[in-house]
Amino acid sequence: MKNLILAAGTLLAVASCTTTKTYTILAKSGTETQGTAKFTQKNGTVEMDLNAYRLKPGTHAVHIHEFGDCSSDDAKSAGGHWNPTKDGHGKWGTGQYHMGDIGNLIADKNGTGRVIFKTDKWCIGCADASKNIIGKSIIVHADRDDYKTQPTGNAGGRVGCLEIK
Ligand SMILES: [Cu+2]
Ligand SMILES: [Zn+2]
Repeated sequence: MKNLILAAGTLLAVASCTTTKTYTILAKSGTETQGTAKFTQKNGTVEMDLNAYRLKPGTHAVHIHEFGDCSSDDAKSAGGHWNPTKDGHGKWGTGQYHMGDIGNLIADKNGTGRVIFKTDKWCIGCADASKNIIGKSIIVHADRDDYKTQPTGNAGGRVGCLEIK
């Protein structure tokens, strides 16, 4: 009987197959940005839950950038927007947009903001380079994404950076 229960438990673990990774946001460009982003992959969908603190109150663009390298003070080491499909910059889900065009986060009067973003166009560590977010970075910007200006959305400097590894 004990063996049966163990076998059932093993099957359940295989079937749900959830991957979770949590990373810390590093302050950049002389700011005090703090926060975390948690990525959960389940049933072919990746959900990002990003919580940022100590931002300037207002709207801040959030993107996936092409290199998982936050080493420079201005976070330019992270490169441009992650764009495996070679499309124009834009608003996720409408017309052309980059795979990294997550959108905008609104920081409240305390500088706290949250974005929950879910898509089946990303994966965590799969073989498809057009979906795999490992080796990329998340950038939180000083300004809002206007969803138009090429190729950046005119989002200003980089106040937070996180390496997805
Ligand atoms: Cu960006
Ligand atoms: Zn973009």
